[in-house]
Amino acid sequence: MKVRVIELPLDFGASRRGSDMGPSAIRLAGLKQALADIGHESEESFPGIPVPAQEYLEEGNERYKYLAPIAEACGELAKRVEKAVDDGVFPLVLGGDHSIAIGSLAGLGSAYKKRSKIWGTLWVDAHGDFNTPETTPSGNIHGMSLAAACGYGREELCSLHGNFRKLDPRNVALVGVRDLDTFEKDNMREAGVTVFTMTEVDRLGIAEAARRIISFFRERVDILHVSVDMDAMDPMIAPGVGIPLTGGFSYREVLLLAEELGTSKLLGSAEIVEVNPVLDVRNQTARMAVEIISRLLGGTIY
Ligand code: Z70
Ligand code: MN
Ligand code: MN
Ligand code: MN
Repeated sequence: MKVRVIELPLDFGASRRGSDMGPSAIRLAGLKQALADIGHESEESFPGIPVPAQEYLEEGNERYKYLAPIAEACGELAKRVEKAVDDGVFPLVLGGDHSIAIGSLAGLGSAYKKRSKIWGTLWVDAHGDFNTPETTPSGNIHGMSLAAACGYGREELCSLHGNFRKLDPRNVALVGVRDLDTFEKDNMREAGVTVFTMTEVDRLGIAEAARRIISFFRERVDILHVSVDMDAMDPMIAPGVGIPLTGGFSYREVLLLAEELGTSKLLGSAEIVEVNPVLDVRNQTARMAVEIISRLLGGTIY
């Protein structure tokens, strides 16, 4: 299979700066070789998507900071993700903060709509990213990206790359979740997304949780996108994220989940975000990201 790596080094959807260096750190951690080792050719989406430096931008409205430059970069990302699906290659998106998912999901929504394919998304994250400008405690768009793809929030984001709802929230599951805002929970319940909390993973064990997640999608969709926020991991294995939150996935847990997804034959695309080299220790979070990508793309130990 051919993998097209699409990078969006944008960090102003979050308040901790530095995830714009994520794609570079992931390349440095050996992404290309890791893909080759499991038999995948890879190519870059060239030239890179231009992203202005935050220092030269106006923040804009405090309930949706940097909306205009985020929408612009995500519009370009959407085109490239759609083109990758059209070209029959596997889109692998590297962030950047999680606001970039607005672009990925818009591109996928458009690509699958014209093929009449039913698709879903597994959101691997400590957070829900289901705020709207009305409910956000921070104004950071990385906390609103999943909501926007499901049609909740600012028009500029919901109607990016086509005026239709990109993702049906009934075909969305979240896992790794352990920090939701009060009104964000109301948004999620109203939308009808499915949440596998960290508590449920504790109760079931990761093997059973992974089985349930995969059957959830098998029953509902033709093809699956997985969006991995590195803060879903425990800070012990992934310290290089904006706000490390204790109680995340262990090394074994996340690799088992990734391997089960990788062998499920459901995956059509993947995305890794929020690797922050400024806060990392010896690039270990980027190396973890490469291990996760390798399993998601079918890499197994034996
Ligand atoms: C909070 C907000 C968030 C990190 C996403 C936090 C969102 N719910 N934080 N990723 N690290 O601001 O919307
Ligand atoms: Mn996130
Ligand atoms: Mn998060
Ligand atoms: Mn938080």
